[in-house]
Amino acid sequence: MGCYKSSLVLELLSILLIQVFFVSLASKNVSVIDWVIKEANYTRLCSTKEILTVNGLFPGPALHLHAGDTLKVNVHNEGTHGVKQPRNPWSDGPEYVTQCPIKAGKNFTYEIILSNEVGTLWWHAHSDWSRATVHGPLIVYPKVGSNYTFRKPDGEIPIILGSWYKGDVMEIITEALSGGGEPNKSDALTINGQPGDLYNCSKPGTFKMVFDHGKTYLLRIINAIMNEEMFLMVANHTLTLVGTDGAYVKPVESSYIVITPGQTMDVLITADQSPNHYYMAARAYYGVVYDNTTTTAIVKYSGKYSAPSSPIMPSLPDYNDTDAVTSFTNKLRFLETKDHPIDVPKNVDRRFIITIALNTVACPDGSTCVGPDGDKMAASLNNISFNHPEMDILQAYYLGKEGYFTTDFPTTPLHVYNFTMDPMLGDYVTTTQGTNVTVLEFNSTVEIVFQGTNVLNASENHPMHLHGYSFYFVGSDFGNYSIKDDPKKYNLVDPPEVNTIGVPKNGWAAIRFRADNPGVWFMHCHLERHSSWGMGTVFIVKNGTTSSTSMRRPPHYLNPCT
Ligand SMILES: *[C@@H]1O[C@H](CO)[C@@H](O)[C@H](O)[C@H]1NC(C)=O
Ligand SMILES: *[C@@H]1O[C@H](CO)[C@@H](O)[C@H](O)[C@H]1NC(C)=O
Ligand SMILES: *[C@@H]1O[C@H](CO)[C@@H](O)[C@H](O)[C@H]1NC(C)=O
Ligand SMILES: *[C@@H]1O[C@H](CO)[C@@H](O)[C@H](O)[C@H]1NC(C)=O
Ligand SMILES: *[C@@H]1O[C@H](CO)[C@@H](O)[C@H](O)[C@H]1NC(C)=O
Ligand SMILES: *[C@@H]1O[C@H](CO)[C@@H](O)[C@H](O)[C@H]1NC(C)=O
Ligand SMILES: *[C@@H]1O[C@H](CO)[C@@H](O)[C@H](O)[C@H]1NC(C)=O
Ligand SMILES: *[C@@H]1O[C@H](CO)[C@@H](O)[C@H](O)[C@H]1NC(C)=O
Ligand SMILES: *[C@@H]1O[C@H](CO)[C@@H](O)[C@H](O)[C@H]1NC(C)=O
Ligand SMILES: *[C@@H]1O[C@H](CO)[C@@H](O)[C@H](O)[C@H]1NC(C)=O
Ligand SMILES: *[C@@H]1O[C@H](CO)[C@@H](O)[C@H](O)[C@H]1NC(C)=O
Ligand SMILES: *[C@@H]1O[C@H](CO)[C@@H](O)[C@H](O)[C@H]1NC(C)=O
Ligand SMILES: [Cu+2]
Repeated sequence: MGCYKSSLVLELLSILLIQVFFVSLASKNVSVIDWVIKEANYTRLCSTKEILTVNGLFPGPALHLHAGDTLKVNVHNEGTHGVKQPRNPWSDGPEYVTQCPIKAGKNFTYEIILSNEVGTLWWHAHSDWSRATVHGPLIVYPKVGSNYTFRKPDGEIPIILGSWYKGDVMEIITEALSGGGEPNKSDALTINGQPGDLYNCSKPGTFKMVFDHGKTYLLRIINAIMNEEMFLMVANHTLTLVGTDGAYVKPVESSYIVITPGQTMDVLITADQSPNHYYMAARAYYGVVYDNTTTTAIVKYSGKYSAPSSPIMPSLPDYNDTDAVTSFTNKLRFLETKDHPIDVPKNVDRRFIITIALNTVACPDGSTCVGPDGDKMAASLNNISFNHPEMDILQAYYLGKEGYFTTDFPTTPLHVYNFTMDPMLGDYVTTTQGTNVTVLEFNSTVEIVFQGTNVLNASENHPMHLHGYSFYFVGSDFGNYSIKDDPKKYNLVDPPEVNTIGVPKNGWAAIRFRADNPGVWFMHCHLERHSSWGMGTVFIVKNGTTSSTSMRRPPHYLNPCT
């Protein structure tokens, strides 16, 4: 047993509007399941490797719930992270933000409290890089007695995109953090745990779906990949996006989707082509360092026909097709329902402009690191690289313990320069490090503009993710955000409600939300290497004035921090 195996925390997705929480209490359905975190041997790319799993499964087991349900997951031994968790940060997950890791031989019961989420969410480990193998779907059906916003599909298929490393993932991140350089990239990308036909020794395991001609299937697609945003297509078939991150969207028809790590997408596909074998294929939109391989699965039509020697391969967008990314992302629109009305804050109480950068910090102890100029890679929000404190912030805040964090996260960049200049001239590479957080008044309205930067000439599309909330994605564009002109371009009518949004390479993205979920919530880039380097911060949302708008009390047992 490596020592990492003893410390895991789980993010059970959380999102919510308090108002809806009351409604859901009436029809509350609480069930309890047991999970065991353990090692299991898996063979991929011609070799066998021991990986950390839930119940021996990779990807992990699916959770099935109805909108409004509550589920308790008693995680034994070691645990895992992402639902809006109404007033319940205690079960949110991120290590040293809302809890200390579950130690070997111990267990912790996570409580997943659903409010208005419907569609596909996911759960994943939130300690170090354990989420590479410890993740799975959280499927939320419409409330009993209510329907999808689209015709009920004839079948549903979870599609989980993952990363496969020949080496040990925990060693890879440990090695990168101590050496100061880039972590090794993955050796394969996977669909439902399988790399697919384009890799050595992988063909026998390739994930296969059988479609009946004329039927419509719901693909519940989750990007659980560590560091790559993905294009995904099915040869010759149109994909119809109907939901993202646990909320419906107005249907978008497209030949491809773009999905960032952390995002989930519900996609309809109708078997309306000639009976044949078709590849589903996915590959990355490029970053500074990325796995450029292609993963595949196979769609086979049922019935008798002469099968081809090889399935038809789709022609995916180029790895550098930024236009394809932008045009797809900009098509997302909120679809209002009775259970889930739209409520975009029109007036904003707190406004933030947050720069996102890759940086370097001095190599410790005067030694030489393998990062740029012998320094160590880091990453920051508003030029502060987030340091995880020794006691989790939730407990420190709840218990009123001082000295673990400061509440002075800046609301605007401390240095203003041409953030997106290309190439980057001038030295903006250094960052401070700290545990600087923001305190928000209950029910205040918040706007955050994420401003990508080209520091180190390393602008990437950053999938920013906020725990405890879904937020409205109201606008984005390339270049530097203009306070004067850009708000005029916002969509405040039907912006999509999401919990993760890709901030365009050398551009900005604006989000809005109402701080109505009290608790301690982590916000971070969902590219794992960036998060590991400190691209994150924390929002503490204060209690409201009533008990039903206050944080729930902590569970009887909390994982000890030492
Ligand atoms: C409660 O949840 C369980 C497990 O998901 C399900 O079998 C049962 O039908 C649900 N009951 C109600 C009343 O929704
Ligand atoms: C995995 O395989 C190795 C080598 O055969 C074996 O030593 C180890 O116990 C196996 N691990 C598990 C969890 O079965
Ligand atoms: C650990 O599991 C036991 C047995 O299932 C259960 O009674 C106990 O409440 C669990 N403890 C925690 C902290 O979840
Ligand atoms: C849901 O769909 C069924 C079958 O199409 C229909 O009978 C029912 O009235 C619908 N329910 C609601 C709440 O729309
Ligand atoms: C990372 O990649 C390098 C070069 O291929 C290799 O030597 C090293 O062992 C890898 N590290 C791990 C932890 O797999
Ligand atoms: C699939 O699409 C390609 C390109 O659009 C076309 O050439 C081919 O005939 C189609 N194949 C089938 C089986 O429909
Ligand atoms: C991926 O990048 C490597 C260089 O890092 C290159 O040799 C290889 O051809 C690329 N593969 C694909 C499928 O683009
Ligand atoms: C993408 O890269 C290729 C070379 O790999 C280049 O020919 C093409 O112009 C690039 N496209 C864009 C949109 O930058
Ligand atoms: C900022 O940099 C971009 C890219 O190099 C350039 O096109 C733009 O003109 C610059 N803006 C200003 C205000 O200098
Ligand atoms: C952030 O926190 C660090 C120490 O944790 C402190 O030195 C610094 O002044 C704080 N504020 C900013 C804006 O960096
Ligand atoms: C939050 O503020 C909105 C707008 O002012 C108000 O309608 C709502 O009742 C408030 N919610 C709570 C729980 O106080
Ligand atoms: C928030 O409310 C909870 C009760 O739900 C209470 O235990 C906690 O101390 C309150 N927190 C603060 C900072 O007042
Ligand atoms: Cu990032």
